[in-house]
Amino acid sequence: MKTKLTELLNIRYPLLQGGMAWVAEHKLAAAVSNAGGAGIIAGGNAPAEVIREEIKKARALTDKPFGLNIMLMSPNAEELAKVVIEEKVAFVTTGAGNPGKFMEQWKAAGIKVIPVVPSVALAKRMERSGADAVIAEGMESGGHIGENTTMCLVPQVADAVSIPVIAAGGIADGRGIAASLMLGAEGVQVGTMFLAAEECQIHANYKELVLKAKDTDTIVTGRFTGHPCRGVKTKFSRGLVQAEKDGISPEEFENMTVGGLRKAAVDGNIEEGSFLCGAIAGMVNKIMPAGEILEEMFKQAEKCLKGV
Ligand code: TUI
Repeated sequence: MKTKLTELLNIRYPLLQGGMAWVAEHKLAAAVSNAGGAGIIAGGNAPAEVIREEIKKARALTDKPFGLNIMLMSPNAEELAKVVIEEKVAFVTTGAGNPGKFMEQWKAAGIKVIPVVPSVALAKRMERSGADAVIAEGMESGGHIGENTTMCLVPQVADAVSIPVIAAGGIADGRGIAASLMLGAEGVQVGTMFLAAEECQIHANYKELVLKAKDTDTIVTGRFTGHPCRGVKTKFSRGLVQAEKDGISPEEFENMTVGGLRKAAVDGNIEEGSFLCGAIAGMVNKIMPAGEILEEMFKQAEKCLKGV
């Protein structure tokens, strides 16, 4: 399937794997890239040297392009911005902020830049700063989210910019891909579906929670902090929302959630972990190799598009 995104990144399928902190490491990224998509290693809050090693390990597993996601709220974002250049990573995606201050150095180093945008305004700003594409991410996504939905955001961003738009949030099968293309996107970003990939190294408890989740089993915490975050409904995440209603302070919220991503992904700690995932988790029903996930999604997408 050829689109402006496959041309931009020199990939077979117009699909980016989501840059999920504590989840998206070298094995998953390499598997997605080997299957013809664009794998991504998540920088998260990791130190630069850990991520440099992750990049090297991914290179040992694939000769295909892969990217690094930089979470701009991370205290390590600045260091990771340099690692991208030193290691000549093919492309960078950014989240949770405006990457404007890094843009010039990345562009000068020949790195493709693809920021996540939750609004038309930021998409236009990113285009003016030299972004190669933008990811229009709806609030169906897992993790830190904006206010708009994929269905509303993607066509508005596609109308507002000339660079390729990648749809994210709520896409887990070929119908979602076909719909995204209809909305004006040149590709998709998929996160939640890859939580169930064989190559995804998260704790078995995390996979089980996602596999068991139904349509109503995700919840958004932390709205009052300005950084809303979607994940699996558990006793812990329900408790957080109740505590928010009861008027806890942002500091108390921070104390309750600190380290939650590691507790979920590494320890499988149901009592205290933040098991981030998208609202489409109800459609994730079996563990499969990443390559099969991609093949199945695009086979279905092509069938859908032929029927239009
Ligand atoms: O960043 C994500 N998803 C994430 S980051 C993360 S770690 C975290 N944990 C707890 C609280 C907050 C973060 C877990 N999941 N997705 C991309 C994304 N970017 N979603 C929304 C945004 C965004 C929001 C505002 C991007 C830009 C933006 O710009 C504001 C500005 O500065 O103009």
